[in-house]
Amino acid sequence: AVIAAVTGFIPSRQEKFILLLVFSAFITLCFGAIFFLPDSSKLLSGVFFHSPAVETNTRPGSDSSDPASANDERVLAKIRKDHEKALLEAKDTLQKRPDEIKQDILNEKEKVYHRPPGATGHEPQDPETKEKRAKIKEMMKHAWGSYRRYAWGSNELRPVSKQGHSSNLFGSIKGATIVDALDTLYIMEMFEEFDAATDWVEKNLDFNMNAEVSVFEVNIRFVGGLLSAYYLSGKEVYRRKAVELGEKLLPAFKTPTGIPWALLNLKSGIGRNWPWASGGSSILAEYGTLHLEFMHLSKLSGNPDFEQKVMNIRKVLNRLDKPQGLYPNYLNPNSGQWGQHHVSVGGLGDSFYEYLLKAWLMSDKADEEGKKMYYDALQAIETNLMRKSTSGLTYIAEWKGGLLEHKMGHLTCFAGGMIALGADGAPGDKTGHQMEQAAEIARTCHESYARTALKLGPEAFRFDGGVEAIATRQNEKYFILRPEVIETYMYMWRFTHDPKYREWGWEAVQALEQHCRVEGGYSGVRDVYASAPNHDDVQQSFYLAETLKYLYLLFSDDDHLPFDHWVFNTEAHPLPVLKKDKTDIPNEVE
Ligand code: DMJ
Repeated sequence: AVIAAVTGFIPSRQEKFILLLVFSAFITLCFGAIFFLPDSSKLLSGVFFHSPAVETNTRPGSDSSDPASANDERVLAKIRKDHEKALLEAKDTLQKRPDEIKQDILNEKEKVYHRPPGATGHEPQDPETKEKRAKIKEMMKHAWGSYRRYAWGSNELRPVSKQGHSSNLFGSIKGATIVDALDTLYIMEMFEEFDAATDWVEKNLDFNMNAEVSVFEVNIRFVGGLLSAYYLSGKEVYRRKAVELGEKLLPAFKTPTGIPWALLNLKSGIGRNWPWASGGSSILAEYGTLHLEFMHLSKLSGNPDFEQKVMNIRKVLNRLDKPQGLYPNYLNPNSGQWGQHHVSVGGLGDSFYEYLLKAWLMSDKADEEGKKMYYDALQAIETNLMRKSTSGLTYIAEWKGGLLEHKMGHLTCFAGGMIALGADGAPGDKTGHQMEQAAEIARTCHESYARTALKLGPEAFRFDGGVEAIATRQNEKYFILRPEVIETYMYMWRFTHDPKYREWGWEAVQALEQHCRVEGGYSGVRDVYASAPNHDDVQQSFYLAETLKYLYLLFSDDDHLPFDHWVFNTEAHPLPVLKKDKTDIPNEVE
C-alpha cells in the first residue's frame, strides 16, 4: 500500500516479493549503521549476541595471538564486510526514483521463466486416433534412433548409406538434426532422448568457427530450435545458446540499409549475398524470416538490438514502392532498391508473408503494422497470383515482371495453413472467403500428391500445357520429405475438424512408410511418378522438426500447443505468444 501510494503502482505477488527484498535491504542498512557507531560491536555483542565466542572477542585486552580470538576477529571482519556491502546496495536502491524502482521490478519479472500451457498433450480419447498418433511417434523414434546410431553430431543422416551428411548451409556448425528435433522430442514426451540431446548441446554445440553460414537457415533451425527448447523445458542452457548465436548473427545487418546479408562468416563478421541472386540482392524470404526469433531474443537477453534490426527491415520495406502492391523477391542491401520483379509465395518469398501474420499473432495482436502489411500483401497476391484451373483447382502462380508462370511449388502449399490461420482476423467480411481459399489450396495440394505414383508430392507442379497439379519437368519431380502440405492439413483440421484432413494426413503417413522408410531412417525420393522409389539418401532435419511434428499434432487434441498461446516459426518451432496482460501462468517443468 505504501509503495502504491508513493509510486502509483499496485504490485502483484511477485512484485511484492521484490519490494520485500528492497525493504529488507533498508532494514539491513539501519541495522548495519549501528556498526559504524563508536564501540558498536560491543553494544551489539551485549544486546544481540550471546555467543561466548563473540563475547571473548569483545573482551578488553583480549590476546589476539590466541587462535580462538583470531577466529573471532575473522568472524567479525566478515560480518562488517557483509554489512558494508548491504549498506552500499541499500543506499543504491534508496537513491533510485520510484519509476526506476518500478522498471527494476518489471525487469526482474521478465527474467522469470514462464511456460504457456499445452507443452505436452494427452492421449486422444478415440482409439483409432490414439493408435495413429502412436504410430507417428514410432516414426519419430525410427528417424531419431537412426540418426543417433549412424550420424550422431552430424547435421543430417544419410539413411541408405548409414552415415552423417553435412550441408554447407550451416558452415561448420554441427548437430542441425539434434537442435531441429529437440522440441518434437519434448512434445512427444521422449524425455530420455531429449536429455541425451541436451547433453550433446551442453558439451558440443559451438558457434565459434571461421565458416560462412546461411543467416536464414541458422536462424530458423538453430535459433528457433533453441528458443523452443528453452520455452518448453525451461533449461537455461537453451536460452544462453540462443542468445549467443543470435549475437553472432548481428554483424549480418552491417549494410548501408540494414537489410542483412544472406551469408555470414561467424568469425570475421563479413557478409555477402548468394552469387546467383539478382544484382547482388538479399532474398525476401531470408531477411523477412527473422522477426519472430529476434523479438524473443530481445526479450530473453534484454538487448534491444535484435528487435531494432528487424523493425528496421520493416521501415525499409514500407518506404519502397511495391509493383501492384507485391513484394519482389530481390532487394539490394546497398541501394535499398528492388532487384528483378519476381514475386513468389513459394521459394524466395514464402515465409516473409508468414512472419508478417505471425508477428501480429505473437504480439497478442498488438503489432498493427505487421497485421496491415500481411492483409495488404495477401490482397495483392489474391488479385495478381491466385488463379483457378480449368477443372476448378485454385493455385498460386509465380509473377515475373507482370507475366504469370502457372507453376506452384510444394513450398507454396504452406499458404493454405497460413491463410486459415489469418482468416479470423481478416478485415472486412473476408473471414469466410479466406477460409474457403485455404480449403481450396489444401485440396489442390492434396491433388498434387494424389496424382503421383508414390502418393507423395512433387517439388513443383504446373497448370499449363494441358496438365493440372502435375510436375512436367524432370527436375521438379522429387520429394525431399517436405512438411508444407501436412502443415496445411494440420491447420485446416484445427479450424474445421473436417475428417478429410486427418484422412489425407494418414495417406501421407502410409506413403512415407511405404516409399521413404528404409532400415537406416527416412529418405527423400527422386521421382514421385516412378513406380518404385529411387532414394536420394538424405533425411532432412526438417523431417523431424516439421513433418513428423505436424503429423503428430494433426492426430492430437487442440489443447496440445494451442494457437492462442503458441506460434510456430517457419521451421515448426513453437514460440510463446507475448501476452499483453502477461496472464500466462507459470507451469511446472517436467
Ligand atoms: C524448412 O526449412 C522451412 O519450412 C522453410 O521455411 C522452407 N523450407 C523448409 C522445409 O521445406
